Amino acid sequence: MADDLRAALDLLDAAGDLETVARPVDRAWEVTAVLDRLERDGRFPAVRFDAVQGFPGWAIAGNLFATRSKIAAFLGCAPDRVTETLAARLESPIDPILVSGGPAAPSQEVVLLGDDATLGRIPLVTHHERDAAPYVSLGVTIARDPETGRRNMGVYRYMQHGPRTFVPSLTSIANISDLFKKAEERGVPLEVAILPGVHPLLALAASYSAPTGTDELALAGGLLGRPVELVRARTLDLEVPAEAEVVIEARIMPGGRYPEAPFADMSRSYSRVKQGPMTEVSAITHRRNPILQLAFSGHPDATNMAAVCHEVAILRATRQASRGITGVHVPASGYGFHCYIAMKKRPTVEGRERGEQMNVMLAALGAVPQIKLIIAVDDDVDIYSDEAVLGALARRFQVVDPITRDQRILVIPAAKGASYDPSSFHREYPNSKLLMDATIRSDLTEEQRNGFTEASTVGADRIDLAQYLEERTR
Ligand SMILES: Cc1cc2nc3c(=O)[nH]c(=O)nc-3n(C[C@H](O)[C@H](O)[C@H](O)COP(=O)(O)O)c2cc1C
Ligand SMILES: [Mn+2]
Repeated sequence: MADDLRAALDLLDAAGDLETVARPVDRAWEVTAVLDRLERDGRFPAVRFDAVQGFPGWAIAGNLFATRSKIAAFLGCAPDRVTETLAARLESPIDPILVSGGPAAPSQEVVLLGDDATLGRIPLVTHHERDAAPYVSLGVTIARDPETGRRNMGVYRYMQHGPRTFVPSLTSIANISDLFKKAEERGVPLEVAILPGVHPLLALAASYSAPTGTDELALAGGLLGRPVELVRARTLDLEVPAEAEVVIEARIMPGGRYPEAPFADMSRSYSRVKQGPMTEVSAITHRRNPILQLAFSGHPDATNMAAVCHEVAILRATRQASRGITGVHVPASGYGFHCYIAMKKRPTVEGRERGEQMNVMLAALGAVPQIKLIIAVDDDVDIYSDEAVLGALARRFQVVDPITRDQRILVIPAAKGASYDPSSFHREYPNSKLLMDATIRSDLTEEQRNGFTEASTVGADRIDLAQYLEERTR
């Protein structure tokens, strides 16, 4: 099977997890309105809009990351194995390969150059009511370090500024901001290939925050289990995936800064107006019937893309702190700010509490600055269920332990956090952290421990409801 976006959509379709919209939609409001309406009903299928008013031949796809089971389907693993599988495959990168000769690569079936390379040819979506403009929200971007020549790939948002210009948001945590700084110091533009429509595992590799110098295209190869095939870009000294749906070739210009945003970001609130460099489009290439992909910013679709990558970092850090980690989850309900950790605690030889859960939570905080609330639970709690974790808080947790008088929470008043958290007024510092230890103490008596047993009925497993309930009249 091809490693492209359409293959991923077919995979979801086969699993009954894709909805298609045949009626023409207005990209200015209707695409995200449909996704939002589904979300209000608690539904998160991937959606492909097959007709976009004013853009014959184009389709728009969203919600590909909206549930864990979709990410699991792309990886070919069980939903509760996503973090472990990602972590393992990111350890075995596979370098991309350059393919050439023969017919045009799919991503270059249509080539728009010069004045034809205008953003008016792409149905860029307006995501939320007060967004400043249409955006590329899933801006998977390939660039090269002007100093070392090493390739870099990340995901950034790009605000449409003019017919052939964008203003991107390049934050200090992203490698690309260092690359652009180096280019700017030399007085030259940074060439970028923007890919809003690639295989989801390629987008996940881009979202993953790898150390400087790592070629995230090789990480993408590791996730896919085979090398990503590349072809030369038309107007840049860069290679781009042969199977991309759309490639926007552009240059981020040194010098001036221009307003970017408001745009509803990961926190589903409008980010304040920032200043970004001008990005000038030099070519647009795409497949014959291209599919533009969006990241539904502020909703589980976008949150999960970042969250599963953060889980990998947290898994590694917490495993350094303890051998007992059984799982970590950054739930979409927490907008990427919350983390649940499940662990098997080991008492000391005297049967006492060891306190490892505190080391573990501190390690998680250190691994991902965006995290501000951590709840540690025992491994019998289903950390993929918000209700189960809140249930553990309700039934197993007291802020001050009633027997020992130990505090079971730790507040860290001022540390670095997310730059997009409305509760810290969209500033990364100061951001406060709360660690909650909802594990059951190791040194309880058998009787005290039994007090936590969750009551079950005798026969629920054996009950076939159809034999008990009247069928509802239709
Ligand atoms: C949907 C989505 C949108 C994102 N938008 C931005 C953005 O606008 N600016 C930014 O700096 N990082 C953004 N990120 C985070 C970066 O993609 C992430 O930090 C990545 O590791 C950056 O790669 P780099 O360090 O190689 O540049 C976004 C992530 C996701 C999943
Ligand atoms: Mn990088």
